[in-house]
Amino acid sequence: MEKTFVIIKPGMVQRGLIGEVIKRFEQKGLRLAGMKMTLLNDEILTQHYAHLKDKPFFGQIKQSMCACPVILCCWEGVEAVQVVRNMTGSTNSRSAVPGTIRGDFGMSVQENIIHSSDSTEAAIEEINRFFLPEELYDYSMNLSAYLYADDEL
Ligand code: IDP
Ligand code: MG
Repeated sequence: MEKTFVIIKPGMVQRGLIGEVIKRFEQKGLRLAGMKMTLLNDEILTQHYAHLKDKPFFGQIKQSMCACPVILCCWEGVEAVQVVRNMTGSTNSRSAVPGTIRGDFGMSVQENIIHSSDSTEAAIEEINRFFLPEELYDYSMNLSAYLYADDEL
C-alpha cells in the first residue's frame, strides 16, 4: 500500500500541537508505519529542500527547520500521498482552506506547520532519506474491511 512522509515542523512542536496533527491522520484511517523525534541538520535539509536552493529564503527555511526537534512520520493508505497532501493544505497557511491542517493552525508561508510529500516519487525518496528500513513497521490493523471496499485495495 502507498506510503507518504510527513514532518511536524518546529512551530507545531513548540505550540504543543503534535497530537492534533497525528490525531487527524489517525482519524482519517491512515496507518502509522513509522514515527520518531529528531533534530534536523543543515546537510539533510539541503537535500530535502534541494528544489528551493536558488530561492532567497533557502537559508532561512533550513534554519527554521532545525530550530528545535521535529516529528517525522510515515503514513500508509490507498493514495496516501494525495490524501495527506489534501489534508495538509496549500503552502501559504493564510490562504489554506479551513479544515486543512495549515488552514486551521497557521498564519505563515514559511512557518507552515507541516511538510508532506508532493508525489509518490518524492515520498519514496523522502522516506528513504529520513527512515532506516527497520524503523518502518508492517503490522496489521485488521481494519481494511471497514476502511475500504474490496475493489479499492
Ligand atoms: P510545500 O511545503 O507546500 O510543498 P514547497 O514549495 O515545497 O511547499 O516549499 C517547501 C517549504 O519552503 C514550504 O513548506 C515553506 O515552509 C517554505 N517556503 C515555500 N515558499 C516560501 C516563500 O515564498 N517564503 C518563505 N518560505 C517558503
Ligand atoms: Mg514541497
